[in-house]
Amino acid sequence: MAVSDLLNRAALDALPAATRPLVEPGTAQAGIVHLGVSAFFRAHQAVYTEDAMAAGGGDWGIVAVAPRSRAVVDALAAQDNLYSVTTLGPSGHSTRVIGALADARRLPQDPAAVVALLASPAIRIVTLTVTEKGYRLDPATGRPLLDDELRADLETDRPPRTVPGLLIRGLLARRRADAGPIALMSCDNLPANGHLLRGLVDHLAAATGIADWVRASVTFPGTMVDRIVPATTPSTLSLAEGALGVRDLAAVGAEPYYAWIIEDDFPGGRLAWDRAGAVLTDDPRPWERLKLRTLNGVHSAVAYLGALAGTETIAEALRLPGLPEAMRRLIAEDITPSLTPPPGVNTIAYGEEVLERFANPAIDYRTVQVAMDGSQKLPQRVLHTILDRRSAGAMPVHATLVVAAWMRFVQGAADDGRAVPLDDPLAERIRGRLAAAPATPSGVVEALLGLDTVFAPALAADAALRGVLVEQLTAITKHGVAATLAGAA
Ligand code: CS2
Repeated sequence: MAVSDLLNRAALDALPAATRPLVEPGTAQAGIVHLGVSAFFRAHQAVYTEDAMAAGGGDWGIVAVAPRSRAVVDALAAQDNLYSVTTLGPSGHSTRVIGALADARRLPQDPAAVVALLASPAIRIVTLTVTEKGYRLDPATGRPLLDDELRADLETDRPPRTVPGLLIRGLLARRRADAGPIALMSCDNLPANGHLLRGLVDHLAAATGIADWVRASVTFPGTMVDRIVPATTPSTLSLAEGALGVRDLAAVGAEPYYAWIIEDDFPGGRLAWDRAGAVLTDDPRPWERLKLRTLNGVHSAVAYLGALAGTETIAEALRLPGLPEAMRRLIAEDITPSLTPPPGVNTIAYGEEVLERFANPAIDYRTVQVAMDGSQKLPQRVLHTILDRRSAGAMPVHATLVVAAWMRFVQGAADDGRAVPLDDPLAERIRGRLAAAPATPSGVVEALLGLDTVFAPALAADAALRGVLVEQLTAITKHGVAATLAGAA
C-alpha cells in the first residue's frame, strides 16, 4: 500500500514551505484544554495560539476535546493532530498547516481522561466553543437549565455528558489534586460570556460544595471572538489538497479578517496571544456587545430574510434588491443608538465593514447554517437591541422585522413553499405551540411570544411591539420577503 496520502507528520517535509506549521508539531507540552473542536476554533483560537507560541514560546499546546462529534477527532487522529486553514479572500486564497494541537479527544470515548486533564497542573487555561446551547442556560434569565442530563452529571458518578457537568467534575478533581488556579474562558457568542460562565459555574459549584475554592482559584475571562468560518465543504477540502499536495480531512476555510479581544485574567499564566495580534484588556464587554448586536445580529437578519427569499448563501442574500439598504437602516437606526461602542469605534463604519465581509463571494456561508438555533441566538443578537430601544421609548422596526422573519422561518417553509429546516433545541416546543395556535399572523406571533426562554416578559407584554410584529409577519406572509424589501427600498 502507498504511504498515506494524508496530511501527517511524515508528510510535512514535502509540503510547500509557506504552508508548513510555525511551531514544530509535538514539541510544546499541553497547557490548554479546549472544549468543542469546531471549524471556528480551528481557524481562530488555534491559529492565534500557534502564532503566539511561534512568537513567544511556552508550553501552550492545545488538547482539543469534542463533547460529541466523532468525525473531526477521527480525522485529526489519523493526521497526527495536524490540519490546515485556507484563507479565502475575494480574489485569492492561501493555505497553512496548524501545529498547535497537542492532542484531540472525544469526551464520550474517554471521559475519565478528560476529567484528569482538567485536574492536571500543566493545564492552566480551559477554553470553550460549545455554541450557545452547550451552556444549558435559560437565555432569558441566564440561569442553568437543570435538566435530567445535567442533574445526573452532578449527582451521580456516571461519566459526564454535558459541558457544565464536565467542568464541575473537572474542578472537583482539580481541587482534590491541589493542581493550582485555572482560567475558564468562554469563546462563544454570548453576552458578557465570562460573566455568564462564572454565573453558571458558581451556581453549580454551590450545589456541589466547592463554591469557596472556585472563588479563590478559578477566573472567567470574558472575550470577543471574530472570524467568519463557514462549515467545511468539498470545495474547502479540494482547495487544501491543491495547496498541500496531500488530503486533509480536517481542513477549514475562513475569511481573511480575524480579531480577538481578551480580558486579561489568567491566574495560572497565559501565552503571548497579544504577540499574535489579540488585544488584552480589562473589559471586553463593549466589544462583545458591538459584535453581537451588529455582526451577529445582522448575520441572523440576512440569514432569515435570505433563506425565506430562497437564497442559499449570505453573500447571495446580500444581492437581493433592498436587503443591503434594510441592513444599513437596521444598523443606523436601531443598533447604533442601542449601544456605546468601544472608544474610537464608530458603529456605522463597523457595520459597513461587516456588510463587506458578508459579501465576500469566496465564503460559502449557508443562510440555514446561521439560521439554526435561533431560540438561543435571537436574545443577545436582536432582542436585547429591541428591549433597549423600547425602554428608550422607540419602536425599532428594522430589528422587529428580523423577529417577524424568524417567526415565518420557524413555520418551516420559504416564500416559494420549499421547506426550510428548523434546527433548534426548542424545535419541539416551537412546533407544539404553533400547532395549538390559529394559523394566522396574530396567532403565530401570540404563540411564539409565549416562549419564555426566548422573549423576556417585557417583550411578551408589549402590546405595541406585538402589533408591529403582526403587521410585519402579515406582509412577509402575503407578499414574500423579496417584495417586502423591494417595496420598502
Ligand atoms: C454566525 C457566527 O453561524 C452564526 O451564527 O453568525 O458563527 C459568525 O460567523 C461568527 O460569530 C463571526 O465571528
